[in-house]
Amino acid sequence: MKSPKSKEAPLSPVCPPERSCKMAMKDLLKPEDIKAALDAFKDADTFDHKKFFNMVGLKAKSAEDVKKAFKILDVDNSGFIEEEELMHVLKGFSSDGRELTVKETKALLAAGDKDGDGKIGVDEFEALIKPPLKPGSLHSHILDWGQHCSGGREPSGGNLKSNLLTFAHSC
Ligand SMILES: [Ca+2]
Ligand SMILES: [Ca+2]
Repeated sequence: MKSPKSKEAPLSPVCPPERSCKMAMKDLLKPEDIKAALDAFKDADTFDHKKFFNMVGLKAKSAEDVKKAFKILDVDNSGFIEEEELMHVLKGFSSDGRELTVKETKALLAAGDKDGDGKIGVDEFEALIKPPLKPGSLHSHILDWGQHCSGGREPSGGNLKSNLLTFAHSC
């Protein structure tokens, strides 16, 4: 006798053959880029989502592809990336990716969760990967870029032009 069908099937990441499979990150991104990015952040508490999304090539992808990536990471299809899914975000890129630490998960959630509901919606995910350029904040972008170039050195005040020149020299 076969076991009765009343038992609910466990949630499985492997899709049944009769359904169309979800995409995988390797369909969107280059496997070597994924590997390099996972290697770069393989140690606990080193995860930097900005660098990671840039390294895997997601930042350079179209909004449509970013939405596809969101669907891959939204394992339970709830329409949101919840904290538990965030913790496993690297496994969404590659099955041998590590789990994020609690600290990294909280930091990533805090970075992305603009409306404070404790989960990442598709718009929040898009903004996390492709931070929108806000009009009128050119100076702040230059400062961000400059700090990146000068190894985190704070600008010593000054106007847009002088900061731009200082940072252009250090880049
Ligand atoms: Ca979800
Ligand atoms: Ca949210």
